[in-house]
Amino acid sequence: MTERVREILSWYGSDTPGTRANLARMLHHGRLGGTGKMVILPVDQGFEHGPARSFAPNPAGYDPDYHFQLAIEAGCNAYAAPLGFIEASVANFLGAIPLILKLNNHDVLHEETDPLSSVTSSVDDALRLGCAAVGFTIYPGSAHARVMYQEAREIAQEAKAKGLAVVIWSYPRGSGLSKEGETAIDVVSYAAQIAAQLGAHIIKVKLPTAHIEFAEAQKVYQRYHVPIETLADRVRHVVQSAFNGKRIVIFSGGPRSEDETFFQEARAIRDGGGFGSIVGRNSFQRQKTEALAFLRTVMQIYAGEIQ
Ligand code: FBP
Repeated sequence: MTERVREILSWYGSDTPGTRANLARMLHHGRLGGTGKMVILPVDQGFEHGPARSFAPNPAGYDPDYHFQLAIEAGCNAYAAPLGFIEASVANFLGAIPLILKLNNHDVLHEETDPLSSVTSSVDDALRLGCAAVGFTIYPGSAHARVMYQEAREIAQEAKAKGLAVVIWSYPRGSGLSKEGETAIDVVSYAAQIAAQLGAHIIKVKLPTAHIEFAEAQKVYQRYHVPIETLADRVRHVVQSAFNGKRIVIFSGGPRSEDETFFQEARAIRDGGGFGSIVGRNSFQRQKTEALAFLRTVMQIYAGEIQ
């Protein structure tokens, strides 16, 4: 085990050896194994956005095997997906990559201001399928946030008791927030704090903008001159908000973007002390050879091999 991974595991002292070994499995796997940085492939967009919006740009992605192959060949730390995708292909890739079973999902077939995901699989499913972790989305700012916090508490308690790690996708949205507020720096750092307080081992948030949503927060940012000017500053503040850097915080990729835009964001995540990326559409919507080259560069940025 590397010194860095040992240090990271020391932040999770209340967890069982099983849970910490599963965290170590993810931290040691793939091209970034041992560095403390992570790149995870998440493919729940078929459920979250619909199949055509997700897979039409690269139809190979309709096949569940494709995503396992992509994550393995790219050298990702882990692959995250809902029950169906993992059940469909796990037997073809036994032990080849750590898996994160996404335990709740949300679709966009019903227009709603206040989203609430459904619980779509269980901690026991994750154990049965040999997963290292469970994943769960919360929507701070939704009128239903309290339901999701309670579900997350129950799932985290059961997962930890059974030796699995917990990954929380913390995505602010709902009637409590403006559209711009979903990625405001005060809101994203608050979302990271909530996920940490709910007991997440790994926290996933969107990259924050310099917008500040709440007037009360604005006063504090101004009075104490909290640096939020550059993207790296904002990443640093989000990581600080998750127990002063003692929780693994990774950032989501977002819709497909230009390579250089994404690489600049990865540099800012690295320079701000972020732990890496969970990058779905920017991976599987590219043709495979292009996706492998793209992910290789992202990993080289995180490893410090490319400035
Ligand atoms: P992307 O890299 O494709 O953004 O994937 C990250 C992710 O968290 C997925 O797990 C999820 O399906 C998607 O973002 C949700 O995006 P949104 O809720 O913003 O539509």
